Amino acid sequence: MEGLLKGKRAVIFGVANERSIAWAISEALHAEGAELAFTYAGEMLEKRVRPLAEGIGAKIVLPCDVTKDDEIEKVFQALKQEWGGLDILIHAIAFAAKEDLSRAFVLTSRRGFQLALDVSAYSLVALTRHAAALMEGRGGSVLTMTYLGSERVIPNYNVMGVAKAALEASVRYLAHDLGPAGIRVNAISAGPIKTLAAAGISGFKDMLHYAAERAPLRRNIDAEEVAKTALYLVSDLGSAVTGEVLHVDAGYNIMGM
Ligand code: NAD
Ligand code: 0WE
Repeated sequence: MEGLLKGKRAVIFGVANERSIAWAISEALHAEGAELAFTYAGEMLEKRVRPLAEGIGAKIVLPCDVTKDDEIEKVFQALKQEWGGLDILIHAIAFAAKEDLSRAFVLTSRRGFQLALDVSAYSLVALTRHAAALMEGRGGSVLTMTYLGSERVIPNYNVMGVAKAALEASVRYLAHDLGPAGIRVNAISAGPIKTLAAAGISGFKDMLHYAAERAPLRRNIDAEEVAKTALYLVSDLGSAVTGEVLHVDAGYNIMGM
């Protein structure tokens, strides 16, 4: 399987630290020969992301808060200048205000709703539009990360569930738009993994136990397993797959009782 992505160029959004799902995906893509570029959300994260990126020979490491159009534009300008084209976009970003993940969904404010949908769903549309311009004439692959809370009620996931539903629908509309250009757009719906985004959630450990007890495989999953599926979806192995939301969750989602 070596060299599945030889000569391919990928930009990764969503590395915060070595536990990030985006980092596991980065290592898997790098191991198959892809050249990577990274973005980080704010100065605080630069000191975490830059050493990780440089450790796998990445030369392009840029700031990008996805709520800022000018920062998005600068990233893709730099990619155009340095690479002249792009093959793969990885989107592994989500955010909602903490209070919106800890009380009744019905209390979600207009501002909280807008923030969650902007960062977690609209950003895929904006990043994909810019990426597609650099994929013109060569095809490409876009991959985002979602969660079961889009399809079913997961207590406290709340506005993030609504944002993930919008994200998954966006995957299908983007796949329709970009299919004629040979650009595929897919999502992985991952089971719970203890990352920074999960660390802020009270009772997360109990959720891990609950899911592991009920999943057909009777266990949780890890970021490396998400990364293996990511490799399939973004490489030639997934050449006929687009608009898909693929569950990587030890089978948890199929259960009714
Ligand atoms: P993580 O905290 O490592 O990654 C989340 C990333 O989002 C961080 O890098 C953070 O900097 C970035 N981000 C937040 N706001 C941003 C903004 N305004 N601009 C740019 N970046 C911003 O956690 P993770 O678990 O690796 O999350 C990655 C993705 O996986 C998310 O979309 C999440 O919803 C999804 N996911 C996570 C799990 C889980 O249980 N950990 C399960 C299914 C799906
Ligand atoms: O998508 C996520 C979490 C994304 C997330 C996490 C945070 C924590 C810190 C978005 N915004 C914030 N805002 C913060 O201030 N997951 C899939 C992990 C997750 O989060 C949950 C879960 C699971 C699983 C929240 C409630 C219930 C289950």
